[in-house]
Amino acid sequence: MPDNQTQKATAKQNGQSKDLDALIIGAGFAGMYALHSLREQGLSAKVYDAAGGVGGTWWWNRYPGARVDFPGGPFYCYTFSEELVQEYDWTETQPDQASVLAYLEHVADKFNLRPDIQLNTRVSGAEYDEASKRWKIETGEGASVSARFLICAVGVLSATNKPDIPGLDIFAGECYHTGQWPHGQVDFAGKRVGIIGTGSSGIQAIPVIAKEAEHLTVFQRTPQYSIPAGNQAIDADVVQKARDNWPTIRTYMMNSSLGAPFPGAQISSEEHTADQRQALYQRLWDKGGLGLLFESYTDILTNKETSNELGAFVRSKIGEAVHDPAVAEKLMPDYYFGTKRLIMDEGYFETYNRDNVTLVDLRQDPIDTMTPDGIRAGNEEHPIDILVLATGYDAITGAMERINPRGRGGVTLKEKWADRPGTYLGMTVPDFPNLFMIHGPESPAVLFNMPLGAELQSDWIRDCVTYMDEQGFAAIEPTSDAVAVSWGQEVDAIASHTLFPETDSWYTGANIPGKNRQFAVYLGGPEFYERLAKVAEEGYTGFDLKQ
Ligand code: N01
Repeated sequence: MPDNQTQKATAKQNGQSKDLDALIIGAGFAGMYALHSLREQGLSAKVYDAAGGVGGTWWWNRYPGARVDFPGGPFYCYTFSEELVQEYDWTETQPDQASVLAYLEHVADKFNLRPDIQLNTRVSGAEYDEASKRWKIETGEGASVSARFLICAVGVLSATNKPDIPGLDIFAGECYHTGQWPHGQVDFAGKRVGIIGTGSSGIQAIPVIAKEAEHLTVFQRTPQYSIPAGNQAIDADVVQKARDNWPTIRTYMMNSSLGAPFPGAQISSEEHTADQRQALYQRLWDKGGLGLLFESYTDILTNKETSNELGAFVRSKIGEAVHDPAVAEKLMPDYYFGTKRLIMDEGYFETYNRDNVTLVDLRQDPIDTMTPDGIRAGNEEHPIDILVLATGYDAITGAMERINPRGRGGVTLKEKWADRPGTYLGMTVPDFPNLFMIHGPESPAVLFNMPLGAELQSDWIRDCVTYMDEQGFAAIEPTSDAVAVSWGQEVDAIASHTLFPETDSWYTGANIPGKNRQFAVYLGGPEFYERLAKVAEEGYTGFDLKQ
């Protein structure tokens, strides 16, 4: 976190109001590219970010073990600049947090983005002024700026979820959330560590912390499917081939279901015998990475039997990895395979064979309270010096709702989204003219390559702004029909053919007490981008444009 002096200096420096074409919130992959894209178009744009550096999620998530969980290297990064692809060397297929952050810092320098990125600046509010057709954006430091367009690149997974655990405030030890990890070294040596949460963050952190700490107690609410990450040194031949054929590879990724450089599953499970299916699961398990879910069968996420069969395969692997059958039993997931974000690990289940690791099953022994010295769960005391909250995020909508912009007539986004976070194309909301979200609710977001998706959405916004300027329009917003009837129904219809809505997950909002349940991700993959192109070609159908 920035210290008081830094905050005051930033506030002083930015004391006067400024007028911009676009104010972008967030200096992660999406916001940095949006800045580049708009500036290239000759627009004046600035980025505000609460962090002390560029990088977004990769600036905040410094917890031990944090890594990319997507086919990485030259594929989980910007694709727009061939020069960047040719010059930047990645070393691992699943780069660690420091490598991704170093890359984003390199990009910020290469494209001279830093002069237009204002750090240590948290947007505290934004209000649309109907008369001037501009947004007034306010910061926590007391400054304000006016912009024609408000572009929210705030992240799908950035509003941290700190659960309401009784007695958390009386715990006397150190306490860290994985999504707001301190910048200095957290020293686990000789310490008794407790970790709550076994999602991607917890499962990446647990094997690393277990090696350093005197003792690690894992508090698990829902057992999870996790598969070997298969991280390895980048194959120089693969990189060279990608570099030699970059425009083709890029087009291929744009048209693949995940935005990835592989085709995805081609056949249904019914086309194989049970033995052939087991052999394929084994081959993809050995290979590691997302292939088990996305390169096996087309019906894993739609057919309960196939999903359960693959789930049973992974449970058998958990049984093989964990020596104590009672511990293994507690680690067995029971939801449809793949309907929570699939986790990739490096030796997670094997970690429970260590003498210094204890698993507490919160379904059996819920947390009673924190005490000054630890956690009491199921009437048992677990002494702890350091508590790690790997408890995730108020995902998809949380970061937008924390800013809670006011649109036409003073309506707030929270009011607008009281029943459902309705959007048109995952990017726009009625009564919020000239506000665009990148990776917003009902966009493909995390179920498509996020850096690539951010580029494509930013380019669409840039082209929309250019169109408005050419045609003399000052304001754009979606019609209510386009949101509720056209887009909302389509998002729901696609999701209803899958098993995703059946599982409690952050995709559905079920991880946050009181949050409305809705599967808020568009599952059509590359069709999303075809749709964006079509809407633009047809003169922005579904939108009201005003002079
Ligand atoms: O968060 P999560 P995450 N008491 O919500 C538990 C991305 N990511 O930070 O399942 C006890 O998945 C909760 O339990 P349950 C990735 O998309 C990417 O781990 O709700 N437990 C769960 O076990 C990922 O999916 C990378 O029952 C409580 C855990 O906390 C997403 O971020 C790395 C609780 C939260 O898991 C989020 O992952 C890391 C409570 N009150 C993350 N509240 C990459 O590699 C919550 N939990 C790129």
